[in-house]
Amino acid sequence: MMAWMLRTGQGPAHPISGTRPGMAVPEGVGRARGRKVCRVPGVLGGVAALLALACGVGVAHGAEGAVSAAAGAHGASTPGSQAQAQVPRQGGGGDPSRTDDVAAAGGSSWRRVAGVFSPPGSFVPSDALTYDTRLVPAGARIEVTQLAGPSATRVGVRLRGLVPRRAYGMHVHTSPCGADPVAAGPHYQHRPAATADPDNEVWLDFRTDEAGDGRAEALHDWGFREGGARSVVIHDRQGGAGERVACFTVPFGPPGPVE
Ligand SMILES: [Cu+2]
Repeated sequence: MMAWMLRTGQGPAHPISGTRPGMAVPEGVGRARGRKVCRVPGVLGGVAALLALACGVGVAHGAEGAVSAAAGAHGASTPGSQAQAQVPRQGGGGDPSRTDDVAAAGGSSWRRVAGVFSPPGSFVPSDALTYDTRLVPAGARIEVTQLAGPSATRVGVRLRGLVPRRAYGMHVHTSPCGADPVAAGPHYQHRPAATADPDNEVWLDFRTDEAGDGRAEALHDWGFREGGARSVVIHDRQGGAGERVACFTVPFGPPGPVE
């Protein structure tokens, strides 16, 4: 079983020599895998086009990209001529701040979803809901990317505008977000009703920097079941539990054609 999680910002433990200052990875993480955000192991080697696409967009958009994308200015800057399909679009939930980009090639797929947090019941509906504006202020931004290959899935998140120098927990959950934090359901599990840990679930704990920005990444050698993973939930503390302070609806999917 291969699974690893990369935290950036001011992660408190397990520094690895050779990484950028401030980067840290938890136990069991191979040194080579912790060096670079866009580094993907051999199990994804057959998806060079999508990898280039994903990494290219990661650079092009980066933390700033969530801002420009949320403002609707992402279309022209999105690369990906090698992809078979690429469909920049807004989410279907009536959220004007949300953007979805998807692409597929060679049995693999890539998607990026960005949104702006607001409380449930806001005048302008949002797919990014904050249940505790002290920890996730209205106007904070989130970007989630998924690269799904035949035998591996990488999920990355970037956040802006949170509380500086604070640890947050985050996981992929089974259901879309709702006004009630419990609407997102439990953690997505690769082996249902099995262990609740970063191998069997997608944990994206992160710590914000001095500007309140944070990011995390998780890689697994398994893929999501169709319709089985529908959101990311931010928690007030790291690990497998904690209060639900925010949620973003993301249509994670298995590798293959996206529509
Ligand atoms: Cu969770």
